[in-house]
Amino acid sequence: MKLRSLLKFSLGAAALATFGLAQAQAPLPPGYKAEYKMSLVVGTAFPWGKGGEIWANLVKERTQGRINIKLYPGVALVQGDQTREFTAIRQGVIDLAIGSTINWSPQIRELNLFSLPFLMPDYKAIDALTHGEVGKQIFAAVDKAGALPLAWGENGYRELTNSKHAVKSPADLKGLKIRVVGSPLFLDTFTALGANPTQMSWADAQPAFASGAVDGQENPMSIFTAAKLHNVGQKFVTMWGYVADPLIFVVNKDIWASWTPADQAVVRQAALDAGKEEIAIARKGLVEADKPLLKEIAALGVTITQLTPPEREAFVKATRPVYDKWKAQIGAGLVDTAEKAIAASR
Ligand code: X2X
Repeated sequence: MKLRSLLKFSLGAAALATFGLAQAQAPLPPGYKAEYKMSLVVGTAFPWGKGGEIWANLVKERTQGRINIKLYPGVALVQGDQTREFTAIRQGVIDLAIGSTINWSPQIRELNLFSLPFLMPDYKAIDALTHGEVGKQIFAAVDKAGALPLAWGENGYRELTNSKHAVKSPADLKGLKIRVVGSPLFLDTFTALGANPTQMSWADAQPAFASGAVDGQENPMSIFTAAKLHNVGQKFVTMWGYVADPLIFVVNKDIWASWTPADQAVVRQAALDAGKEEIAIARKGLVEADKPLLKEIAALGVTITQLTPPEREAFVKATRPVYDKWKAQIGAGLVDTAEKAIAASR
C-alpha cells in the first residue's frame, strides 16, 4: 500500500473504531435503567411470548439500545401467580408486561367483559370491541387502575379439553373436574354447566393434568399445541368458542415518565406493531377455511368435536344466568356498548 492510501485507510479505520466505541458507550439518558423487566405468562414458543420478543426487539432496535428489555416468562417476577401480575406492574416490580384480560380482572372488573360466556361469536366481534369505543373504555379503566396501556394482542378463543370423553352437551361435563383461571366468573360458568371447577395458576395446572388430579381445562389451541397438552392426557377438544382473552401491552407509569417523549413514541409504536403481528400469529391455522391447526391436532390422536348450532345453543342457554349476573357486575353500560358494537359488526 502506498503511504498516502495507507494513511487514508488507517484514518478511516480509526474513525470507524471511534464511532463504534461512541455507539457502544453512548451514555444512557438520565434516569434510564440498564435493563427493563417484561412479564409474560408463557415463553416464545407461544404466540403470546413471541409477541413479547417482537416488542422487545423492535424497541431495542429503534432506540439504538437505549431501552433494553429482558423477558420474564412464567410470570416469574410474581412467582408464577398470574393474578398478582397487575399489582406488581403498578408497584414497579414489573416494568412492562403483556397480560391477559383474565389475569388482571381481579383488579380491573371491566376486563371480565371478554369472559362473558358466548358474548363474542367470532374474530370480527373481538376486533369490533378492541378497536372501538369498548377498547377505549377498557384502556381508560386500565390507566385508572395504575398502568399505561399501549396496544392490544390476543391469547385466543378458549376451547374446552378433557381426558375423559367427547363433550357435546352440558350433561357431558357433569362431574368433570375442570381447571379454571383466577377469575370467579369462570367458577360460575363451569358450575352452571354442571362441572366441578377448580381454580389454579397455569404453573400448577400442567402437573395437575399430568397426574390426573384434574380432568380438563380451557385454553386457546395455540396454548394447547405449544404446551403439548395431548401429552398430559388432554385427548378430547370441544370447539365451542365461548370466550376469548385479548392481551394488553402495558408499561409501568413511573418507567414511562422516565423516558424521553421520542422514546415513549418509539415504545408505543413498537407495541402497536408487535401487537398486530402477535394477533396474526395467534390466529394462524384457525382463520383459514380448512383450519390447518385443527388437522395438526387431530393428527396427534386428539378427538375434535365441532358443535352443531343447536348443540352450542344448549351451552349458551345454560350459562345465560351467569352472563346476566356478571353483566351487572362488569357494568351494564359497558356490556350494552359491547353488545351493540358486536351486532353492528355482523
Ligand atoms: O392460565 C391460563 O390459562 C392462560 C395461560 O391462558 C392465562 O394466562 C390466561
